Amino acid sequence: MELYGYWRSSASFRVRLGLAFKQCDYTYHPVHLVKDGGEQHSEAYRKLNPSELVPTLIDGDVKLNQSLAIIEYLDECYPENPLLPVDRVAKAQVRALAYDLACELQPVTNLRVLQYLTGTLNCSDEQKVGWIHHWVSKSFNAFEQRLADYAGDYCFGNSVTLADICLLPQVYNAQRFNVPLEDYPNLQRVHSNLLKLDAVQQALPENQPDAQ
Ligand SMILES: N[C@@H](CCC(=O)N[C@@H](CS)C(=O)NCC(=O)O)C(=O)O
Repeated sequence: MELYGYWRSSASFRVRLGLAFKQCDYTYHPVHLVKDGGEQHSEAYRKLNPSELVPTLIDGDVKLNQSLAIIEYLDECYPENPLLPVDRVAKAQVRALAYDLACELQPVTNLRVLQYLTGTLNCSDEQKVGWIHHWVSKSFNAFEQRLADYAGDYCFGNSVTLADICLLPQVYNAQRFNVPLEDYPNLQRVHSNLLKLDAVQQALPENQPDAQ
């Protein structure tokens, strides 16, 4: 398999986690999202992914974008250590937790949205950081309450699921922008349990070859 991604991209981090939990070997192709205006906009990368977003996964003649679709594909190809429960209610609940972070929070803090705020709407850096704090806090407040209902060692009971894969990058991003996390004890506990896992250590942004 081949993964096109960026060390600090949360969606790439999600796919790296999926690959690490499934113990899949892959070749990594870094796509620098900032250098020279962003390699995701280059003609070569647009041929691979017209959305101009990372990640893209290549598996033989299969080409996939969208991190959650990629992770579900991996989960079906490699069913050992499933990332989604079998029970249909539990599966829907795990997906809902994952989507709360990957579909509601991550998109409003994505690079191109932040670039539009500062570049087109002339927001200051301080306003940009205020935007990030606002959306992260709103999302984590709700997520904390959901964890009170669902969490064990991890977001949903005591097995790692797609929800944990979505949580790790959002906590990384929150810490990067100094969002206070004291009000989220369940989230912090789950996060520190996750950091103890080898697969998570392998996938961390700072452990990638393109990390700066
Ligand atoms: N929903 C997509 C999100 C992909 C996405 O937003 N990727 C970001 C990095 S996390 C990106 O490539 N940003 C480049 C840009 O904004 O120009 C997924 O889960 O794969």
